[in-house]
Amino acid sequence: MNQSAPVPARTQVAIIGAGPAGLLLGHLLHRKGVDTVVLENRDRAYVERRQRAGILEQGTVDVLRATGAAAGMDARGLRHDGIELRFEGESHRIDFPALTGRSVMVYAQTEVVKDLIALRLAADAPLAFEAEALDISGIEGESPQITYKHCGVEHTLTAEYVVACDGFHGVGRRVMPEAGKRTFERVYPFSWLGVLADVAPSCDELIYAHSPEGFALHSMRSPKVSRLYLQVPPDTDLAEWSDDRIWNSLARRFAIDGDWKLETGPITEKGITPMRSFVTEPMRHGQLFLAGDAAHIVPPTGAKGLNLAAADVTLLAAALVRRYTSGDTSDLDTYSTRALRRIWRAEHFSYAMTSMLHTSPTDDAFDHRLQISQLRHLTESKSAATSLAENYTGLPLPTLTLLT
Ligand code: RFL
Ligand code: PHB
Repeated sequence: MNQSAPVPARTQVAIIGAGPAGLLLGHLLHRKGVDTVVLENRDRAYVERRQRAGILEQGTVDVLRATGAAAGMDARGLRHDGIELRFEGESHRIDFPALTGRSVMVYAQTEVVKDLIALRLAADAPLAFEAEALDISGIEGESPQITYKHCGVEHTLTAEYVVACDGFHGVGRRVMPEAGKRTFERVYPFSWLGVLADVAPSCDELIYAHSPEGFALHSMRSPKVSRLYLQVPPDTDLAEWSDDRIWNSLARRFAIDGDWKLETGPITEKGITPMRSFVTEPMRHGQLFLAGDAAHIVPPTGAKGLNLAAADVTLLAAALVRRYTSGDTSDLDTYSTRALRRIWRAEHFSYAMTSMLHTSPTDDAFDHRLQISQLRHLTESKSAATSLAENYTGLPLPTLTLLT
């Protein structure tokens, strides 16, 4: 089944984008009786296969569990209680529960997306694939409209609220008026080359490695599939990175004094991810709201993008439920301010992790000494390690009572 119930011409909340933000928002609102329509530009297979995040912080896990969307995660997700930091040939563990009482879940974004699509289709709630939002109008009035193209035909969807969960290149941010809008950006002078490989992970927990050749990350998708990343220059041509070159480079970056070995296997997918920090403020104009990557991007070193998207829509769903149950719009009015507080914390954490672990072409010996000093501090100071663990496992979300 590739399509849900027919898309009506009117709804209460129109959602653009069926990534994690749009799908989770649709799920949370549908459960509480708010009418929604989700429009997604791509086809279902593409959305379900797009390789991205792998780590769910505790708050994201809690929302999925509290709202009946955790069956897949609880069956196949892997709870992780720490990460490993490697530098100067040494390995150090950060123990999350000991420091914060919290942990994270390794469960791929592709799986979260598949689970939420299956729930939405089973509930017969409107979700249209290959439906591209072209424009949003009337956001300053009470009946904003989305013009979208579905199967080559243009349609109009009228709503009470529009939520743009349409990622960094979507239409939502574009239609926000320039006056009053501010954007903040940092582009990093390196990218990540990410691979998916059919080989059992060489570690029990994720490894974040600082090395003279640059950063490397060992993650995983299942007990039989590894996900690995290595820092490369921003203009990298994938064709220049043979499987052998990737494995050899990863092995050198993860090397420690001792007998640890990186297991290798067939690489099934390769991709390059540019590294960027970006925030747009505010996240609302009139009846249009932004959520997830549509409003902000973090470099993936802190594993925060998907989790911020989930946190945004959890706040927004609770505010919309309050509006539809009691007519009270005050939580909608403060959504942008409240969401941005968490977003800037994650921006800072992601920036700090990225700066501490990557080698920049402009770095000199002074920068290198600072990075090593910071890494050593994390392994020697309980308060420094606790701060990392708090940020990595994520700030607690506000109460979920309105959504359960
Ligand atoms: P998405 O996932 O980009 O979804 C947006 C959806 O909107 C659709 N769309 C439109 N639909 C209709 N009409 C239009 N005009 C449209 N324009 C766009 C798109 O087709 C798409 O389906 O945004 P969302 O939902 O906000 O979710 C954000 C996350 O996807 C993203 O932040 C994370 O993947 C970031 N990220 C990570 N986040 C984590 O929390 N933990 C991680 O471990 C993590 N690792 C990563 C990552 C991102 C990576 N890449 C590839 C950028 C690792 C990588 C390598
Ligand atoms: C992933 O598994 O894709 C992943 C994990 C941790 C990160 C980034 C990506 O920081």
